[in-house]
Formats: sequence, structure tokens, C-alpha cells
Amino acid sequence: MNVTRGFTGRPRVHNAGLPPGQYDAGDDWPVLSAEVTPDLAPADWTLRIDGLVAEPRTWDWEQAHALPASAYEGDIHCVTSWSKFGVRFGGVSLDTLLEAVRPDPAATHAVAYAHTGYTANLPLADLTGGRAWIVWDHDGRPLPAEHGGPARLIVPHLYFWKSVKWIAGIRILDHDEPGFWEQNGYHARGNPWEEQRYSGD
Ligand SMILES: Nc1nc2c(c(=O)[nH]1)N[C@H]1C(S)=C(S)[C@@H](COP(=O)(O)O)O[C@H]1N2
Ligand SMILES: [Mo]
Repeated sequence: MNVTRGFTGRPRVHNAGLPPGQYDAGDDWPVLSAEVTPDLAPADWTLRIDGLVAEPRTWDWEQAHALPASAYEGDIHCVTSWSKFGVRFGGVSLDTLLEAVRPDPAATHAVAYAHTGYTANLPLADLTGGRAWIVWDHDGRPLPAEHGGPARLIVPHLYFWKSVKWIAGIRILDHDEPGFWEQNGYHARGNPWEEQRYSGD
């Protein structure tokens, strides 16, 4: 009998529950950064939301932590084809932050930007409805710097390039404005279930 011999690797095949073209990275969590990981202390971290809003605001670390806590436990999907199941993040819901700044009725899009300069554009609707967070915990521990700590955006229902690490701010706009990867051929929205990887998809 020779049933399982040689079958030692993790199969790189489509898994049930994963968007098309994705594989389960298992316990691995690849680091994907266009920049060098910044040396950003919590005391130096701020988050600003401005643009087309009634009340632009900046939160520092303490002020952000004083907001109602909100958690995400679920999957994440990188456009380079790895996904992870059941990732746990803790922080604050974007709904809470957006309620405080009150986006103008004419607002349709947003650009999220990092303390390093990285940007990603998003339809405003994708940041609402309990689907986007600013997070500083992973698995109950501080988010590691290489994964965006002290704090990052997560928008887990879209490809993970939208989830800006070392988040510095979100600018609310009445038009779409391509971010770093979107200017380089990636899709404006990036819905993994529709395989919106590149601008023509
Ligand atoms: N500031 C910043 N945020 C970023 C990126 C980046 O290069 N810089 N890469 C994006 C991409 S392509 C992915 S897949 C995820 C990777 O997050 P991770 O390194 O924690 O896995 O972060 C996203 N956010
Ligand atoms: Mo990615």
C-alpha cells in the first residue's frame, strides 16, 4: 500500500470557502510591504479623518483606545493568492470614527494613507456597515510592526492591499482617486469573490 507517500506539502488548490484563485496559507502570515517598516511608537501615532466631512478630527493613541472596542474574526485575502482563515483583530470600527466626523452626503470615496506615504482608495460604502476597522491587536497581542503596528486599517472583505498598514489617515472625497497599487494596474475596488485583481477585471 502506498497511499499518502510524498503527500507532505500543503496542497495549493482551491479550497472550499476561499475566493477563486486563492490558497490557504495556514499558520504562515506573509509580510507584504512596499516600504521599510517604520519605527512608529504608539505615542507618535495619530489617525486623522478629513476631507468632505462636517467635523475633521485627529485621534491620538489614547483617544482612539477610549472609543468603543470592536473586533474582527474572519478571513483575509491577499491578491498574490494567499488567504488566511479566522484571523483575529481588535480595535475600533470605522463606523464609530465616521459617525464622529459626519461625511457629507456628497461623499462617495476615500483614500486611506499610511505614515509612510502608501495609499489605497476605497468606495466609502466599503468602510461602513461593520466591515472596516482600525486595529492594534492581533490574537489579543499588540499588532507586530511588520504587520502594520502600532495600528492599521483592515477592510477584510476586499483584497488585503486595501488594508493600509501604519495607518495615518483617511480622506473623504466625492470622487475616486487611485492609490499606490491602483495607479499600478490594480483594481479600483478589489473584491476577491469577483476576482477583481487588475483594473480590467
Ligand atoms: N503601508 C502599507 N500598507 C500595506 C501594504 C504596504 O506595502 N504598505 N501592503 C498591502 C498588501 S499588498 C497586503 S497583502 C497587506 C499585507 O499585510 P501583512 O504584511 O500584514 O500581511 O498589507 C497591505 N497594506
Ligand atoms: Mo497583497
